[in-house]
Amino acid sequence: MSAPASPSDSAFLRAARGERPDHTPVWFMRQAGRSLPEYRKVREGVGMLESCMDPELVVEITMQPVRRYGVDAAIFFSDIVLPLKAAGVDLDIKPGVGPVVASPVRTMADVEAIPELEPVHVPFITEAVRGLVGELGGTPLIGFAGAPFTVASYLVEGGPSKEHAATKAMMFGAPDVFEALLAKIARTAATYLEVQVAAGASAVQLFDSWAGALTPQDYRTHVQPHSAAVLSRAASLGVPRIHFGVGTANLLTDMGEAGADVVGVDWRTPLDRALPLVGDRAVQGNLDPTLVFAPTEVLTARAAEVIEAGRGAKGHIFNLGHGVIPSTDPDQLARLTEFVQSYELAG
Ligand code: 1CP
Repeated sequence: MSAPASPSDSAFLRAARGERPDHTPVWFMRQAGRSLPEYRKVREGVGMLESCMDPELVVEITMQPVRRYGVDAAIFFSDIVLPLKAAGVDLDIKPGVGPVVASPVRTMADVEAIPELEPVHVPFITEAVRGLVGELGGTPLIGFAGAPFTVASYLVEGGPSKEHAATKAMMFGAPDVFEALLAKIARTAATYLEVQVAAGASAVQLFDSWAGALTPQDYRTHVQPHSAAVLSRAASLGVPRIHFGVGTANLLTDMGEAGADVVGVDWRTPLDRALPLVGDRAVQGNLDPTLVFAPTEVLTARAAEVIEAGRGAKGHIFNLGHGVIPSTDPDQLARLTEFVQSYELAG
């Protein structure tokens, strides 16, 4: 697919604004990363955080899937814990594990000890975004941040968690500490997004990957106000805001009302069921990421169902329902991209 003349004319931004582009735009969460041999090659011997702080490497890794697939948007290569690291929190991203925090946050004193992120902490982000915008031409760049609950889970648990038990124990048992923690992460996330948009990012995505662990009531009481604070600061930047979580069938309305222009839907909720829940907003998603392991004709038949369901939306950005699984064959994603971009939208 030939690149648009400028990001604002791109199918991605048109769909995000609720207009009708000439094809369904497509990109993939975690499109950069271990599924690509060229990524594994440039990452050899370089730590994850080190890579995120090296503008030249960030530009190269972000561009890799754009060159390979011709996707309709790039996503900035970084991680949701990067702004905390840049502000001075002692954490690392361990290969095969994910983010690991040296001293888990449990008390009000721990929360107070987390430094506030300031733009001066992340000059390498500005440099990388500027470099990317130059290379990308008309292809839009999506900036992103981790949402307060999901980032809090790493800080409180000390690393990846399935149950988020310590985090929720804090929410139930020490709501003042939880509130202060989420408010601080929200400020950090908003600052991080502001830096990316100021440098040229065309859209932002707030990843609340683990929000699906919450009941709607707990989400609304303890989490939504903080995500809304991030999205409200992002609103003044004038770029579309995508809000995504996993296992959020019960939360889609609340996630939209937090202030999203586009609601990301995971693969468990068919788009036709999601549409009435998100209201007058565009949607993003939501092919099951394991379908790449099925024969190509099964993959594309299911992709066609997603595109057809998306026709009823205010706008539809095609994506997987969560990130690319590292063992994915890149050739399947190339075929999928081609299929989505050439799918006949007329009629
Ligand atoms: O060494 C490596 O290659 C480490 C793997 C890796 C990568 C490629 C991690 C560690 N982070 C990333 C990059 C990353 N992280 C991107 C890049 C852009 C792209 O999509 O191409 C993005 C958007 C993220 C965001 C992120 N990090 C999320 C939200 C999205 C999601 O997948 O739900 C989360 C939850 C993280 C935490 C994280 N970082 C890394 C891992 C393995 C994890 C998940 C750990 C867990 O299961 O809790």
